[in-house]
Amino acid sequence: MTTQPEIKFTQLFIDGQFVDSASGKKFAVVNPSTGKKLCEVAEGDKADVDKAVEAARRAFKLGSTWRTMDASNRGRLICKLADLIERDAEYLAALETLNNGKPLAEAQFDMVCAINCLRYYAGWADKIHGQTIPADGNIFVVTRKEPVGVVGQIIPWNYPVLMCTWKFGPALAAGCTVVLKPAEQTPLTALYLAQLSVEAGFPPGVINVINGFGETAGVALTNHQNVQKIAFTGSTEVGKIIMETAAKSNLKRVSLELGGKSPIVVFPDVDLDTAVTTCYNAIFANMGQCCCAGSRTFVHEDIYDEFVKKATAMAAARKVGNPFDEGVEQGPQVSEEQHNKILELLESGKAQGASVTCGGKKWGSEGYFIEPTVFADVTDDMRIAKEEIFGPVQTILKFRTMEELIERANNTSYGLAAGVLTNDINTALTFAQAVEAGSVWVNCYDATMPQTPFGGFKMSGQGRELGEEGLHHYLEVKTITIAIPQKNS
Ligand code: TXE
Repeated sequence: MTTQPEIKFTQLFIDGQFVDSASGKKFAVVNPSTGKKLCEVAEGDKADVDKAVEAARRAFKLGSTWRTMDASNRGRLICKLADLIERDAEYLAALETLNNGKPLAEAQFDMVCAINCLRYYAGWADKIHGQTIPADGNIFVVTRKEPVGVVGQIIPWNYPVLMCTWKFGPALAAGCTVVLKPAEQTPLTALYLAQLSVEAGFPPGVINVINGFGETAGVALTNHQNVQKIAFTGSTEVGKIIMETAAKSNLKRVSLELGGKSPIVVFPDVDLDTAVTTCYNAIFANMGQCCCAGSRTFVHEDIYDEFVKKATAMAAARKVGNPFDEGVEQGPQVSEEQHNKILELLESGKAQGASVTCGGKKWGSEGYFIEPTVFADVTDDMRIAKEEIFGPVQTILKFRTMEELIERANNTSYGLAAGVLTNDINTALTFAQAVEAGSVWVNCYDATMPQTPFGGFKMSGQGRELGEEGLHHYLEVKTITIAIPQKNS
């Protein structure tokens, strides 16, 4: 097992090469388990984004290697990238754990999901096609699906490799070229993927990676006149800025995958232990740093007390520690900023009258660890029931009727996901149809797969990633209408 992965790449990746930033500036990358500096990476800003976009534009030029490549060969390149991630999965998972703090087993699982995502989209590359349309008149009409062009992709720190593949997969399958900005907290694995893209054989300029901050590199990408689309995953707050900046610059296409406050609902007819486990995984996975985390656990009043007892016992048994250690289930939060945000919300929960049945404070003396926490007696008006905590904090609310439940579940500006646990098909379908959420999981949770669309209603986003839907943002539809002497049916 690798516990001290070597950090091999720290520069920017532009036009198929690692280069320093134009300004020569660098910034520190921190190990969240210790709070100490891991290394410094090149800090890209507008000048570097301009260079990367120029490289991506060249790679996208008519007649370029990328534009003239058979779609099936694009698919093969994406597959090759997946194969290389698979080859180096152990190293990549260790690097992810080092930089992000997630337990090694979770990082290893992320690699499997990343590989699956790329293979799924590799298969699409030569299956993206238009239609012939029987329009009125003596005409012959075809539609073509064409790549939108140079795409800017801005991703967060919670699933660094996986988010790269959610972004690269559909963009490359569609035939776009990309400039990706990883989160400033977690650039290391994205840079390694950049190197793998060279080995896979992608032409220079098709994939570019610019480390940097949101306010500089992120804004430069979003504002760029020659970027045709921006794909963003992150906070709702920044999502709004992205849309505004995109609109004010060149009306570039935008897809957004933002925050959530997703309800997971437990009806009294279920096996209680199974339900407790499902709800536990729904919130505690990845230290609670999951956009679709089941962060409002609604439990029917008939089983509420028993549920809280069992949920508390499960959280109390959660093993926190060095994410490289065997059996550790919870590592640190990704950054001091996130850690402090969570502690502040924990205090607000206590002050507003929720009962802490487990945890409730910082864990250990170094790094950004938080105790697995359970709040009972949570009411809808509390901040912990309304705001995205993004931490290992389960909030358990009580409900009585379906009508009341639907009203409360939907009483949020978010709408990313929802879960319902029941053995009654009518109950499940009533809730599934009424809840305002992009994904509804029945008797499971976070069942996110490359084949199935994922994204949010309301302020949880715009558009969908994954599945066939995930390709649409990367494609323009061109209608070609040809006058002909006479048409025949
Ligand atoms: O997000 P930001 P932060 C939520 C979660 C978390 C909160 C804040 O609640 O506590 O957001 O996290 C780039 N123009 N999610 O501050 O700032 C930034 O550099 C262009 C949910 O880390 O949104 C990074 O690459 N880009 C979420 C990315 O945006 C900008 C995952 C995300 O950072 C920018 C992460 C700007 N003006 C946090 N400002 C999810 N949906 O999974 C920042 N960025």
